[in-house]
Amino acid sequence: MFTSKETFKKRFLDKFERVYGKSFEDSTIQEQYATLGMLVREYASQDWIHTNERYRAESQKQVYYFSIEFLLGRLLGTNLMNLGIRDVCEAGLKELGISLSQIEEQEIDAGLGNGGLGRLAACFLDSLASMDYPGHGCGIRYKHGLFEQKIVNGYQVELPEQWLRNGNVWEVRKAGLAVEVKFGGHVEVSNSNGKMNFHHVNAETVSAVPHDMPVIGYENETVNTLRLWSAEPSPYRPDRDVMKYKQETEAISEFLYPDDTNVEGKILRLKQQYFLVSAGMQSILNSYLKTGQDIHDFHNHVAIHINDTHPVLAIPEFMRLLIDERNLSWEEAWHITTNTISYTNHTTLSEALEQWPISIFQNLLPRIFMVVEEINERFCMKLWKQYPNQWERIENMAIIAHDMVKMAHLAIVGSHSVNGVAQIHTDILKKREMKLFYEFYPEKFNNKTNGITHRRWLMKANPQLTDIINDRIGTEWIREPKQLEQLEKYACDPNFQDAVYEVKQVNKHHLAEKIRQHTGIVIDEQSIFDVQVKRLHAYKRQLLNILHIMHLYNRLSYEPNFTITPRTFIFGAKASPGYYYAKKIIKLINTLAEKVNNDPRTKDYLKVVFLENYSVSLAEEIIPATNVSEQISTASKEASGTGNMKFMMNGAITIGTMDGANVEIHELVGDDNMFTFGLSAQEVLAYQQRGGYNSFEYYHHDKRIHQVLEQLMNGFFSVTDSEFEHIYDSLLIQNDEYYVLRDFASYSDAQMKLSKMYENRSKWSQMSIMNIAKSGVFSSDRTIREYAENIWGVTSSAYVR
Ligand code: 26Q
Repeated sequence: MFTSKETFKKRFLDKFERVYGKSFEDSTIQEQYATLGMLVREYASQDWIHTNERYRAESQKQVYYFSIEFLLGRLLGTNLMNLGIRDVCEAGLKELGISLSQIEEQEIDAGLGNGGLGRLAACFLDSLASMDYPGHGCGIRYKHGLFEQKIVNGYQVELPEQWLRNGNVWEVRKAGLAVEVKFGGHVEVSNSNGKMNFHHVNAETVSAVPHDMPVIGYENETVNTLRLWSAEPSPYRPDRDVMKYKQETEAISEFLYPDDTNVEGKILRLKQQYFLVSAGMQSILNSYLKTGQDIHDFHNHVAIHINDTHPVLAIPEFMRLLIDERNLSWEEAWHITTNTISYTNHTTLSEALEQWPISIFQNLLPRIFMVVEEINERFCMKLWKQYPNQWERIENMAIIAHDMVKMAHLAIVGSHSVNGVAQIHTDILKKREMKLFYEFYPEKFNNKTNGITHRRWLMKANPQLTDIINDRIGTEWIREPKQLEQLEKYACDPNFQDAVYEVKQVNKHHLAEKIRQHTGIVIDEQSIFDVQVKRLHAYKRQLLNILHIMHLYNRLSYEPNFTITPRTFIFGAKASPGYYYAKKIIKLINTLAEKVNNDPRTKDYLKVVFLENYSVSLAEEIIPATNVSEQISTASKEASGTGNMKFMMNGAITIGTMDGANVEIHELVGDDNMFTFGLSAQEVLAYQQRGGYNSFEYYHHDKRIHQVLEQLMNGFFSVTDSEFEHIYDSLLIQNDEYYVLRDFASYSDAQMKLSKMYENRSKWSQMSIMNIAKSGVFSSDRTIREYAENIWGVTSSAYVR
């Protein structure tokens, strides 16, 4: 089909005419994108069919990854790359006068996620398919992904995102596979021959319609499936206001919740969660039963993973399906359920641990609540046996307590595996947050350090770096990313150092152009590109970065002999719309940028840029152009981080705390190739337990801190006096919960060291190469192999074939 550029051209023109009924001369670039997209999906559909047939014929164990978020970004570029048809398409299009890269820009990101957790799910799908694992995604087809961010007068403004406005060439709607999901009503219990029967009456029924997207493996003919569910009115609608019913139904899959830690008990959010798992579990069970295999063997043929607690109702839903609809006993159903399900925790922040008031839960999901109550009772009985009379321990471990349903407890009890996402995070779970559960179920706990797909984050995002790597060590690393280690022997090779430096400069040039176009700010391409891009959160400490920039500005302004290596500080971050403090930090960054960029005394040394609407596709442009990666969370707070890995793989040097996966990066590259600073997780935890931190001391004793804090309030910025009052208060009155002032001096020192180091171009390039060379461990291929082997028990069909 795509054997030569001629056949490609013919197909392309043909397809265009058939779809649009007009001649190619009249095409818009948007139509050209859609045409190519349709063609590529059709091209992949052969492999898609064959992959499904193969899985069926070999009755291999399948894994389903349930996630409330899949942050896919654009798909055309990676699909072309993975199918190995990029060059032929590019050449064919060129002869039609079309630039492939311009076409790629037409695609709107599928932004169905907030940040790390959603992007991780997308990287995992890529690795599953690329390593020939029978692994599929199950999620929600939100009509609107994460809001679009505009900056107006320095403030964040949110607009509804519209990724489906031009249709979605990658999806296939499968109305015939729709299932029904029930909410509300009540349960009637009857008794026939000693067996209890449960009837859910007066429920409101919603139709869940699957939209399947192909997940194309890298040059291996494997195409897995991402199934996204959309909520639609059911033919069994209630006899009430039809318009209202339609609207309430469609609301379920209308919006992605824009909150990634502050868990608010919104009924709609719980509805979304149950909608996802009920639809997903029914469809998996239906297709399993169609194969004619015994229900008692289910867990030997299917593994189901829940990405955080958001899909945890898969546990009681599966129990319900097995007991109420398949007539299994509680014990049989429990055995199958717990052996099927595994769970990943992504946070230790207590405000992010989900719990729901019984009143909301029971009214919305009456039958599911009964099942959860039963799980809780049986679990508490077991606890009582093991810990007689230890009331407090049992109360702390119960799934239902103080009128709340604790989702993390349900996840631990109802699954066979519980993992954290970096070593330090797993250790903290075992020793603190989930200590009691670890004591009771030590065998369930394990670590799976996160990873990122090197195909998108290196090959796709940074083709020039990929080329010079291939020139030195060949392409074996693409199948086996650990092989990037072979680059170590080129770390001191001046030719390779120059090549790495040159590629970085080219990428910096592109980013500088983009920044100029979008913000009007002209930046020095020779300056250090220092980047902090991630969600805006107090614990991620964008504020520490800002205060340090203010301090540099002060020194440049008032110390005549002080100079620094020119630096461009680049930020990108979305704040949750209701997170007042985070939004103030965005305003502060923009206010600082305004001040610094326009001061003739400093503008040659210092620039600050805030890039609006940070997204996957923007990340793909920023990360390859970065020299310094800011990973400066308060130790113990960032479960893993995955941005840190993306920057490392693209040759940026990390300045970071010993938190999350930074610890593992440090272990690999050592002090010579990374700048660490700040309190350790242990020190933070000790302060939290024993007190002893007083931020006023740092304010009074460190002149630098004193000055920058005063500047927040004293008219230094041209804003109203109270604009940054909350930030000021958080640091002093509220005793600086995230130890920003405590870590300031140590951070400044690390920054100074880094700045000097950059002047030695050869040394810096050497560090850069060492980071790339050691980054293979952080490929999500490694992560997925560990999940497959140690949790899911699935095998790669690469071995089967
Ligand atoms: C839950 C209920 C109600 C409303 C919102 C939520 C919600 C939604 C998203 C809670 C949390 C999230 C996302 C969390 C997240 O992205 N965590 C990050 O996960 C990454 C992948 O493991 C880690 O690398 C990061 O350290 C972690 O912060």
